[in-house]
Amino acid sequence: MKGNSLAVILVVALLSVAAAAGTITGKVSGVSGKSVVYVDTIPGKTFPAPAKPFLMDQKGLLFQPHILVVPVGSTVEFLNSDAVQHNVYWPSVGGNKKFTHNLGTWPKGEKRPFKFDQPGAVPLLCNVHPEMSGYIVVVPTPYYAETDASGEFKIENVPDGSYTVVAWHEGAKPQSKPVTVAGGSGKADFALSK
Ligand SMILES: [Cu+2]
Repeated sequence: MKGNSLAVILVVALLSVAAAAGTITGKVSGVSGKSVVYVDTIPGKTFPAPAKPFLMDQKGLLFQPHILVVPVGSTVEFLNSDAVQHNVYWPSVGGNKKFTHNLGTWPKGEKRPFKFDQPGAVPLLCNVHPEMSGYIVVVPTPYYAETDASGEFKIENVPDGSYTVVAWHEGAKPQSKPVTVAGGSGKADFALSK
């Protein structure tokens, strides 16, 4: 009997661990290239920003990575790895031109940090090389994922609950959907268009 009780306790414990670490899976269609899918602001909930800074490189006349996703409050260090001078500026954050900023222009090997306190997509530009473009997507929760080559995504460690999930792509209108994570899993598919 004692052995059975212990087994029951173990099974219950394992089930609750499984339920606590939920996933949201799905597919983004209608676009090619990477999309970002994230859980939108959860009313009454805030999350500590990651202590470690993220890196956005300017290398080979490209922003690398082309798309960088960071939770709100994160610091991004902008590095110039090229022999030429680069500039970094953005005309808006989340479409709001009030948050335009110019970080300046600096030579090879130097880094400049910026803390992103405003959620939204940040279109990165370089005024030395008009063809350069990149994105930082500042997301309001730690629950986010990038799509793979087939458009599929998996957001991990999401607690059970009801959420708004947003799919973002640089060439399309963002789309929001309600998603309920129950028993450790939730699902959302998106069809994006311009
Ligand atoms: Cu440049």
